[in-house]
Amino acid sequence: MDWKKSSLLAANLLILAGCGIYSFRGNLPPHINSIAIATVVNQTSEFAVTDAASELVTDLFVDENVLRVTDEDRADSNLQITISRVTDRPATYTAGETVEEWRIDIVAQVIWYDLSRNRPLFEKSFSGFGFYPPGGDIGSDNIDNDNDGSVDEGDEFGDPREFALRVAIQKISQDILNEVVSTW
Ligand SMILES: [Ca+2]
Ligand SMILES: [Ca+2]
Repeated sequence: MDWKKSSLLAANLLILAGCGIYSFRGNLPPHINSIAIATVVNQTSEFAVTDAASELVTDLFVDENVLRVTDEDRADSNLQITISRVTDRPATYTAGETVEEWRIDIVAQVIWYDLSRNRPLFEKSFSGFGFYPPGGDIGSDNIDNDNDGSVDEGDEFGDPREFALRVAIQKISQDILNEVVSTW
């Protein structure tokens, strides 16, 4: 390929990439290009939720690449996540009145903050839930543990409650991302 052809190709690729970024960004405020995920604040006694929230929210924002994920010194905005509630309650009982399925609910207060103009872009409460059996193998418990419409497929495994907790946080992460994209 000669020089002219390859630079033409590069230009086309740039245009394509440009369109992709444009449509992805939707109505995001134009002066916001990056986001930092601030240290997750946990007001509950559920220790596992801090790391899970930080990991899953960061992964989703990096994967979706709507805004550049960076550290707080260099970011235009940050996401301040406070886990305010984690509760477990029985969801279904067997005929013998023992708990067949538990439900875990997680509530998070989230502020998306504009660091360049020092004001919140949104301040909202998000919630997610998951179901888990009292014990046993979630890969064969007849419960759709990750709420994806298929029961007991290959990606339902591990500690039942921890899995349900991550499912709940994944839902919250997705809702936060959707809210960021639709803001303004
Ligand atoms: Ca499933
Ligand atoms: Ca299952």
